[in-house]
Amino acid sequence: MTRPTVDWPLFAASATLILGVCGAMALVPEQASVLVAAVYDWISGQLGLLYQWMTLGATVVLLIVAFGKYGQRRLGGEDAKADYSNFSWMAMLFCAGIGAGLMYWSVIEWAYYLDSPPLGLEGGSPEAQEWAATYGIFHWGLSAWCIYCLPTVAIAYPYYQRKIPYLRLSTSLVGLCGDDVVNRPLGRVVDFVFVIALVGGTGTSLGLATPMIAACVSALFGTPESFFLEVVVLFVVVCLFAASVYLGLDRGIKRLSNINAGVAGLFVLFVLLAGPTYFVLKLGTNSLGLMLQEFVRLNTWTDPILETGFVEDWSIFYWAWWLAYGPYIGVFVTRISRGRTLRQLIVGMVGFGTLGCAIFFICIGNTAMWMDLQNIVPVREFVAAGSADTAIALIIQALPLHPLPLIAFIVVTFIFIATTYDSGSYAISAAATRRLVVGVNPHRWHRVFWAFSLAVLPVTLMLVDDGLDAVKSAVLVVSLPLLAIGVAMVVSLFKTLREP
Ligand code: NM2
Repeated sequence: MTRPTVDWPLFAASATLILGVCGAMALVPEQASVLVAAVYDWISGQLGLLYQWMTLGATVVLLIVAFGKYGQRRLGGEDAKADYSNFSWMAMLFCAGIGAGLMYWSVIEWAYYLDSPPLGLEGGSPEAQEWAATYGIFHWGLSAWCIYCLPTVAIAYPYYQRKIPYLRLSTSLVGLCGDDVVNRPLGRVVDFVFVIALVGGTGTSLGLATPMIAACVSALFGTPESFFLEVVVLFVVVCLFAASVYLGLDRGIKRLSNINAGVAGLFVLFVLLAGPTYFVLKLGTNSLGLMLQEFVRLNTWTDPILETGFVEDWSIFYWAWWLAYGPYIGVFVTRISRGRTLRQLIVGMVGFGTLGCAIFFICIGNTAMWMDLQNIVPVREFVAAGSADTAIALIIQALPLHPLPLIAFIVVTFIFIATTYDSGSYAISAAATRRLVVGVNPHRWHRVFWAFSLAVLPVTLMLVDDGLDAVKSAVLVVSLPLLAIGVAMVVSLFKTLREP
């Protein structure tokens, strides 16, 4: 067997691009933040519609595959048995696909929507309140999980059907370009895009989560928040997942995911019971109804007349963010999905993913909103002043049994980070290795290198003036090429599906 070697051109191109962009941003942070905002406005304003079409398209394609004549095709052949129990499978795919971002946005997303609401509603009105509690569930819901699921199906099906020895994004194109596409220039460009998209996606997650954890740590010890503390937190986080990716994925990831799902579930249950339970469930039920009722409208709402910017600021950002993670999730979920039919894969992934996120948003977000409405924590004031991290720490602090919830929150966030980014750095090192057949691992130093590289972008993004703008632009830029790859992927998928 040929030995795997580092794919030096791909490695050098990715590393140079990341260091170059981050270095330039760090050198001239003020100019960088102006530029970053302009880039965001341009892409979301001129190309935003493409992201909305992509999301709709992914949903339709998955419906056709799941409920049409291909739904019963089984990954790994007719007699293949599932490698993992349903619980472990769900826990793993959820924990891989969801990182610290959920811990951030489920607490605070409504606060951004209440005063600047969607659908042309009046800020602060009762309708705006109902929709503020709903829109987060939509942005982390069915459509979003379809963006994850499409590349998964497109990679998993040819991978098992044609027994491709390489598991990476370019595997999704074998139907169109032939089994050896991975070794050809096109395949390598596609895998380069994969690396950059994942670095951008994780940069966004870590860029948001790190200040949040730092704020919680400050609240716990009563120390002031500082950039230095943030860097320390990021360093600890990265060491954690670098260690885990160094030790090897297979041993730890299943156990860690099961623990993660269990601990996160307990935390959510605690918040539900400790907070205004009845209000939370009432508002949550209302949101689910609203979202289902208006599902098509939300997916196609482009805000063409009022042009309030809500769609560009939020929905497009979210679709781009999910898209940036999509290929990585595709590769990861393919590894764990042998023995499942396409229908089981699609319904399970989209269904449980949506449900898991909705539970977080309902239990934690609605409790936080109640705290604001009852004047327990002035969440919106903090958010408007650009201190969302502090607001999150205050919300968790206001729960009964302080400081236990705060400690639990920090721990859960850490585990979410570890389970997402260790497989993330693994996937990047795998993509940057040549002749890496399944079952063989990339070099250890290479895996650890990428774990640390994932921290370069978040540090830079935290340096740039308006953090949120910067992270949003990062995902928008890196996800752009994936729109085109997505189309090719679908064509390729149907070609392989039509083969007997
Ligand atoms: N998504 C799910 O930090 C995270 O939760 C990673 C974010 C794409 C919005 C994933």
